[in-house]
Amino acid sequence: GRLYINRVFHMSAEKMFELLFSDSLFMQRFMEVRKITGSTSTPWQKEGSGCMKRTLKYTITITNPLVGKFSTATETQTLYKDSQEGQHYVVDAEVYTHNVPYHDYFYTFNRFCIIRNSKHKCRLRVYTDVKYKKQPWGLVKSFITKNSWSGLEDYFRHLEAELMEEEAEQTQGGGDS
Ligand code: YK8
Repeated sequence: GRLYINRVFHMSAEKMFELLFSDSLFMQRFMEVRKITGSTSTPWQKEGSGCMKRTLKYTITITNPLVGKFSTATETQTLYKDSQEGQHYVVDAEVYTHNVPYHDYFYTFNRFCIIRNSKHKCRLRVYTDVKYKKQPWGLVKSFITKNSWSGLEDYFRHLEAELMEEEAEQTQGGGDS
């Protein structure tokens, strides 16, 4: 896998979690610029194992010329939360893209770690991997992997940039934070 984001942000861990994993204005705007449409989400629900889960569905717009312009996607997020609220959040997200070539062979695994640094600082780490459900022919596999990495890199670079914008806006009027 790859580590796409690894950075300290000048905002609390709770704030970062709320930005990324609730129906925040930030996420609504980000999806709008990424042309991710028709997003629906179940609420976070507690599982028997103690962790929380939710499922998102949306349509992504694809810029890769090898692929059709749109695909529906299903993303299942699992939250493992530290017992001490706001110390540490780990969210695993499995993303299935249903209308791309070879969609039945692979999915994307994203792990988000939000770690409290201090009252007003946290570290965000995003680790990504392309996983296979069945083994494709070698050339096909490298084709899928290569095309997935380029799309993922673009997405997370953009997300990081937007988070830095958000951070700047918040610290401006924030006074002593
Ligand atoms: C989520 C992984 C692969 C897919 C795409 C497919 C190439 C098909 C390969 C052929 C277009 C928002 C990606 C990047 C679309 C976007 C997905 C996003 C960024 C040529 C064999 C959507 C995170 C996410 C996970 C997986 C990404 C897809 O929050 O290359």
